[in-house]
Amino acid sequence: MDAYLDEVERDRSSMAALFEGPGRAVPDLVDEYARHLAGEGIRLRVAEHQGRQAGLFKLRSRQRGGAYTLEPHTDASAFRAMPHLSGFEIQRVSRCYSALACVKNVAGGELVCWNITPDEESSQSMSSGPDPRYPQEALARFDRITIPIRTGDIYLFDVGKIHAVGQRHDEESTRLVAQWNMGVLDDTTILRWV
Ligand SMILES: O=C(O)CCC(=O)C(=O)O
Repeated sequence: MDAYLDEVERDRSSMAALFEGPGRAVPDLVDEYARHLAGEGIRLRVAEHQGRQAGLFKLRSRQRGGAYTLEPHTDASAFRAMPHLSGFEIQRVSRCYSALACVKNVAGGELVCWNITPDEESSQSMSSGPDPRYPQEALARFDRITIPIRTGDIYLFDVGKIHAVGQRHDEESTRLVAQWNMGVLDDTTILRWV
């Protein structure tokens, strides 16, 4: 965890520079969202551990080919199990969301969401391994939506639901997103972290 917090502090100014820009850049949109929530009596703040703050954003590029760029999975319990977050207040959030801003995507790479939030028991019966990936045949009976992801899109989804990144149709370039997580700590607090 110390290594993670040290890295966040070391990279804070270069990350801020990366997200600077004219007009409404991603941090401005997050600030707008925080102001909107404040109007509803909810505080959006960066998760903390012993006075040190979690990271704000990460950049993720995906290049992989195949039927899915990222296989069907959920993240809610995976977030909590991440060694760099053990003991963090993040462990106490009730629902987790991923928020993403698409920096670059040429063709394919949609977000696919299935209308199922597996509990531990159904997860074990539908998937295999400690880091579950869900096979197509286990998902066929659930409704799903496919959301096209274009450069410039901002999107947010419940990571407790099974989701995947669809096949990419442009092997020449990478699909790049800026990503952060949010979770409901209590009735008046939403945390964000990476
Ligand atoms: O890149 C996306 O659109 C979704 C990423 C995702 O599912 C994940 O990071 O777990």
